Amino acid sequence: MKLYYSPGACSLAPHIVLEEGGKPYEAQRVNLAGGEQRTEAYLKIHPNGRVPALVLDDGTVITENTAILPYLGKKFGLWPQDEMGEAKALSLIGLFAAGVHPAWAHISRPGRYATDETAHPNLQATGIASFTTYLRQIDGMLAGREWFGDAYSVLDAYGLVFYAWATRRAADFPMAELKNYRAFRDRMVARPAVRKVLEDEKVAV
Ligand SMILES: N[C@@H](CCC(=O)N[C@@H](CS)C(=O)NCC(=O)O)C(=O)O
Repeated sequence: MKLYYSPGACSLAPHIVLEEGGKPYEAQRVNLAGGEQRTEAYLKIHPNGRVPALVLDDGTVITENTAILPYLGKKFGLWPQDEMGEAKALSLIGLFAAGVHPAWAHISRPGRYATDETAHPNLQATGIASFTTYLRQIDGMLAGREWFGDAYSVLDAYGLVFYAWATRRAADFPMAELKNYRAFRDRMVARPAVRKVLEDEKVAV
C-alpha cells in the first residue's frame, strides 16, 4: 500500500496506523506548500487535491479519513469488533472529520471559506473558539480512559492529530487545562510506531 501524506497534516493518522500494522508500505510525501496537490498528476490520485490518499496494491484509491481509517483498522486489528463499538467509532470519526477538522481549517485556511480577506480574522476567531470547544470536549471524553475506544485503535491515531495541531498555536488554546488529552498524548508518544512516524514527519506534539 502507498500513502500520500504531508508532514503534520491529517494524513498523520493513517500514517501511524500503517506503521502500527507492521507490514511494508510506502509513504509518499506531497508538497502541499508548493501546490503539488493541485497538479494534474496528483489530481488523478485524489480529485479534490487533498491528503491522505491510500493506494492499494491493485491500484484502487481510497480517499477520506472516514474511509481510510476503518479500512486500515479492520486490516490491522485496530478497529472494534462489536456492533456498538463500531457505531461509537464511526460516530467519533464523523465528529473529527466533519466538526473538529473544519474548525481548524477556519484558522489555518480561511481562504477556503471566504475570498474577502477582511473576513479572514473573523473566520479565524470563530475557528479558534470552536476548536477550543472541541478540545475541551475531547479532554472530557478521555477522562478516566486510556484510549478513545475500549482498546487502542485508529481513533487514537486520529485523536493525536488535533492535539498536535493545538500545540502549533498553543497560545490560542487552554493547553494547561487539557490534562486528560495531554496524558493521552504521553501514552501515544510512548508507542514506538507513533514515535517513529512523528520523527519521520518531524512533527512536535
Ligand atoms: N475530509 C478529508 C480532509 C482532507 C484535508 O483537508 N487534508 C488537508 C491536510 S490536513 C489537505 O490536503 N489540504 C491541502 C489543501 O487544502 O490544499 C479527510 O479527512 O481525509
